Amino acid sequence: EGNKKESRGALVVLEGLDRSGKSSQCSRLVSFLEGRGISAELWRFPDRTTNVGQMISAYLTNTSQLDDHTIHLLFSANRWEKRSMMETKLKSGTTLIVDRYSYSGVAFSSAKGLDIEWCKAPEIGLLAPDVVVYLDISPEKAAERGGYGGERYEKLEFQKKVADYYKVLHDVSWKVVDACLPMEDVEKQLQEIVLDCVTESGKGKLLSTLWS
Ligand code: 2DT
Ligand code: MG
Repeated sequence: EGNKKESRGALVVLEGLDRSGKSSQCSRLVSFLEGRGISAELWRFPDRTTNVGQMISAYLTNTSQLDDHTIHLLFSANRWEKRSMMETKLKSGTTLIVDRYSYSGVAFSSAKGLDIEWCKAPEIGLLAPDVVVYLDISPEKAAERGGYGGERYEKLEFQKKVADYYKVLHDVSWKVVDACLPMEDVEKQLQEIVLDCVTESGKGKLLSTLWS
């Protein structure tokens, strides 16, 4: 397009425990952005639609058993197989709202006892989010919300360990939102954070890679 450089989209990641409200807030955010004329897509990890994703899904539903290291690498591979599409979309100006990313990968596997640095290693070189929003809820409150399905990690004791590892991963790119506020308030806070982020990314802020 002539010499005017298209502005890129923002890479926004939502993280949090199961039942923290990530999935509903992600879809609301996409509708909100689209309503403001901002091109946006909802992505989620694991992406269960790919071959790797189907192996992950079988593991999560207890249909298959896998060594902890093996499943960790599959989760990572599932992000790597989407990396180039992610970059293409962002560079074409589409903002991606991503439900879970590398932080889930590291928090959940570390909670099983794997070394945290080992867990981070396969994520090196993936695109770094412009912002990570952590929907903060205690494991006990999340469990009270009910609706844990029967999936492998959906147990209070395990979620407590995951919460501890999420805390270790917080860095300057993280914004913490209290997930126990009324849904509309959580939504408002998210909208502000994401609009700011989209504006910044559109001003020519370069994409970077993990872990930074
Ligand atoms: P959903 O309930 O959001 O579908 O997640 N998980 C997720 C990992 O252990 N490693 C990862 O890299 C990712 C992205 C979190 C399914 C479960 O998979 C866990 C919950
Ligand atoms: Mg779940």
